[in-house]
Amino acid sequence: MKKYKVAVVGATGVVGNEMIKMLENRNFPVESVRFLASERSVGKTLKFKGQDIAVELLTHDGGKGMDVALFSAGGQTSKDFAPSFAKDGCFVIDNSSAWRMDDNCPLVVPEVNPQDLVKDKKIIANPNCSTIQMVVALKPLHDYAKIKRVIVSTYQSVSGAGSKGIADLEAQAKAYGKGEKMPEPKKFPYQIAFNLIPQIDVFDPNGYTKEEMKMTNETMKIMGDKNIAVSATCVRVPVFRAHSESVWIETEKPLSPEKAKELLSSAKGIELMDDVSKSIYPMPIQASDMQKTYVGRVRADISCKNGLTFWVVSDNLLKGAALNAVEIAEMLVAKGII
Ligand code: NAP
Ligand code: 3JN
Repeated sequence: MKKYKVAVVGATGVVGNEMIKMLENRNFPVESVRFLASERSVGKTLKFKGQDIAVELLTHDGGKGMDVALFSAGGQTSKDFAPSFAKDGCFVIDNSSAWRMDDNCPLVVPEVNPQDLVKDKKIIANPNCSTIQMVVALKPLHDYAKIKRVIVSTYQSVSGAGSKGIADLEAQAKAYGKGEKMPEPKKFPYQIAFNLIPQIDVFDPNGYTKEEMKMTNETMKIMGDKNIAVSATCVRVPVFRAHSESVWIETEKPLSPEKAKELLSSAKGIELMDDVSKSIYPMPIQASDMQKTYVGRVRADISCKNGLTFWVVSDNLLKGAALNAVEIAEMLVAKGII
């Protein structure tokens, strides 16, 4: 089997660490790896399959001789460096928002739009974590009943905000447990422990946050349908890992909960966990460190015709980021693109 030269850019970060684990765990055919980060990390080593790999400084030459690079070092770094990697023939799978809405860059969730991966588009964008798990669930329902409208509220874990987000919840929960003074938040605008914050990222003039508008715009692009209207409310919750979403859809064709459950249970990447008689539904604790998108609480909306509502949970660092990126790389291999 052919093996590939793989770079991980932002390897020392929360998402980068999960990318390394996914490459190992899914046995991606790796010939060699390079781990790249900022000057802060030069001199550190990271393990890959038991071997110590030195972290190198990210430079414009980083893609030379490499087949594929997984980027998770923030939008500006992606804007600055992805074009040089692509110019040197290296496919870039970028986790930031830098290229997502660029018409020349495919925005891909392999269960939804693998057809968008083509040989001559070398910068491929990985969608936002909240969008990914939602579109995985929407796709089989849309194919059957055509979705017109989506109203979604998210319950996003602190790991979505990187190591500083995790540190805020940890420090605040510890202080509470010890009866100490609550430490000042370092990442979030308010205390997150024992609280909810209905703001992720900054506000746009229309009153939605940038995170919410990512869900609207990215969903239309991935699903290839400009007519799907999405209204999102994104909320940060005191959970370490896995994002949850309450999703409401209106379809053109009638869609019963029974049919929706049948479609969801046979869809790729989804596990239906829906038996309310036994209180079975997905939760972030169970979805953490897991690779599937879990769906439950599927029911008909009692307030309108052709309305259906359900609950979706997935690990934001895996399907929401690292796993989706590695699955894109696997799809490039399967299609003979790399
Ligand atoms: P993080 O834990 O703070 O890690 C950031 C990583 O980027 C570190 O490896 C850091 O290297 C590296 N980095 C930062 N500036 C750099 C530069 N100028 N040159 C080279 N490397 C640089 O953050 P994270 O949670 O892993 O998130 C990283 C990025 O992934 C985010 O900014 C976002 O764009 C994307 N992300 C996407 C999703 C999604 O929804 N798909 C979810 C979360 C994050 P050092 O250790 O050397 O500083
Ligand atoms: O907050 C979350 O749960 C997801 C955060 C994602 C994120 C964080 C910082 C920058 C992104 C993203 O992937 O959209 C970005 C970005 O690249 O814009």
